Amino acid sequence: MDIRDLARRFGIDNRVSVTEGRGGLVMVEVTTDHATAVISSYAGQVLSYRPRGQRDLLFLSESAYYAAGKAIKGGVPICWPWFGPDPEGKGRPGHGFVRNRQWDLLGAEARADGSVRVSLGLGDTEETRAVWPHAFSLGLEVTVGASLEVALITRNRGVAPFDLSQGLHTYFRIGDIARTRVFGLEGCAYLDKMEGGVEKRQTGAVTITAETDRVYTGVTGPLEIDDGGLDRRIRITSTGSASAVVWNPWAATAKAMADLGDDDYLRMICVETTNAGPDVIRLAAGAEHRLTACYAVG
Ligand code: TA6
Repeated sequence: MDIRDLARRFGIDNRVSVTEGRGGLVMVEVTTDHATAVISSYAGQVLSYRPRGQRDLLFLSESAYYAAGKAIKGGVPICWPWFGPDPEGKGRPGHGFVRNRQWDLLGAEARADGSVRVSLGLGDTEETRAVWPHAFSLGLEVTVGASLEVALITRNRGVAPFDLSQGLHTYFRIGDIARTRVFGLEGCAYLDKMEGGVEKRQTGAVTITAETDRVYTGVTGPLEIDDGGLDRRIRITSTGSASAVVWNPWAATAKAMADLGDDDYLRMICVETTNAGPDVIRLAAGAEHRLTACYAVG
């Protein structure tokens, strides 16, 4: 659809504008009394969430790709319908196939509490069924207000169950990785991807001093990123998830990634709300699963 048509259909005076962004991608820009946000309709990805008077909560790489078929490095990428490598080992792309695909913009709504909700969606097509042979509808609701809420809603529109792993692969902007701690995972078991997925147990807060890639399991409560560098705490509450991923590429892997700056690992941390590791959802025919995360500066 033409960008002017989208702007006419979904624009709301002083609240929502639909613009053409980098790479010609359609961006939804949201302004509320509490915060601003930018959402890309390509990949269904929140790229920026900035509460008034604060630096952006989200990290977005300055070398990110904005091009068809490529994932955008930063913000809240959607990993779906599998998290990580192809679970069937068929060589399909890591983290599924919706983070590098055009989504449909479905709605924008100014709500009574002053927040704005933007809805996007995707359904199965011949092309998606060639990669993943299931009928589905996938919805994304992004609510921008004093907090940022992201809800990813999967409906099985087929006649048989399917297995779903997924993640909100959120990149948080931090002031200094050396002064960052993640709370809420104390005592949880985790699969250490840096050591072939061996199971370990977290003691104390998570700190990052080397490349880190962990799937925490049995996650029940809220998480908190204590960012000493920017002197703020980011609180993450979630539903529909019993696992969380903590990732930082550290120096060598960051350097090897063309879409990440060499020093970016010092200023970002991914703390991801997931259904990953053993936390796989078997979704019955006709059933729906909601994975939600809410981010707020505490
Ligand atoms: O969520 C952690 C992770 O799966 C890591 O293993 C690392 O590969 C990262 O995501 C980034 O993946 P990407 O494919 O976006 O470069």
